[in-house]
Amino acid sequence: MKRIASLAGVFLVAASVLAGCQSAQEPPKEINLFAWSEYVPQGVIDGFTKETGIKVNYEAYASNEEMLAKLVSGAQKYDLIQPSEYTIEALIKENQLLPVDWSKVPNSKNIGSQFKNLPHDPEHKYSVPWMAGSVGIVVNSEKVTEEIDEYDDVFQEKYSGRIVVLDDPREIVSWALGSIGKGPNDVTPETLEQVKPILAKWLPLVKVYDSDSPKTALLNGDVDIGIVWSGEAAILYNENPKFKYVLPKEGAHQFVDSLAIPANAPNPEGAMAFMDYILRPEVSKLISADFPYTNPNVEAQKRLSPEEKNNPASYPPGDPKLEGFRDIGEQAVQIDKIVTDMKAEG
Ligand code: N2P
Repeated sequence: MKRIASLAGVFLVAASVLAGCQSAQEPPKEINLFAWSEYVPQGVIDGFTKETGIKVNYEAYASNEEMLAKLVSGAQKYDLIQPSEYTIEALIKENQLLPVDWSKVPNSKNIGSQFKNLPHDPEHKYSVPWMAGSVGIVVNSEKVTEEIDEYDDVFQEKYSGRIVVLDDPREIVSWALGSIGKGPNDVTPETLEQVKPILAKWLPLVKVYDSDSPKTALLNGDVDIGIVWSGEAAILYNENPKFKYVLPKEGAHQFVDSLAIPANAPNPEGAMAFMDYILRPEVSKLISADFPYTNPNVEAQKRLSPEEKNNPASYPPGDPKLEGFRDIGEQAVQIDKIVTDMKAEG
């Protein structure tokens, strides 16, 4: 008995010495990436792994709120997350992100100056813009022939059962706020009371809620009009220019989705290697080729084809009124509750 116990002891010591050696000499050869669905091309992941030997485990989410819930539950540790601007702002406030060591991310020189030092990361310490974009109206102009230029035009009785929208309470509430002349960050208990009757009228008209692939219902002809991410609208336009993208005249959300490293990331070095890799112009170009959002990388932008640059959803012409979301603290919980309750009633 004694012998077995001491043998086990020797084995444990040997195992821990081995483990110690491994962690001293070799950083873990994988990173856990928690990112939006339909946003990270498999070719980019494969290219990174081929070059660095670091395996990428890509887990997908469909909203900032879904990502946050999983992140704080601690069920899984992530090396990289991909929040939108207002969620980066909240995570910085809560000390939930590691600062980026820019000496390890030299390709950060390629980030366009208009995508740096924004209100959510004013000193540009924590985030690397992945793609930017807007949220706007898509119209199948063969089916919807009247002029559509504001949120109220979408939610009309005659389009009942023909509408797709993002499954995203913060986005939905921002449209209702826009329709009463408020900005997307004018979120107070009073303005939330004001939007309730609007949502009560709008939401029963919706046929499909989909944040992953809202283009699908439009392509299939299940619906004829919707409010979607600009990259989805850009894909629809490439499929068929009958799909028109309209930025509502009241103003629309401009998001900046960015990579960031959670405070408890097991492999921050691997995370920064990935940040640097995706900031290479030729890699960044691959991302916006598959997912045609607004590319924040100036060197990649120079390499876009005229067709890519002329897509009106990826690069809206004119001077549309666009605004980023800010962190609204506790009000976010109210927004979730209002929309979730109303959908359940609908
Ligand atoms: C990609 C979703 C874009 C995220 N499928 C919008 N913030």
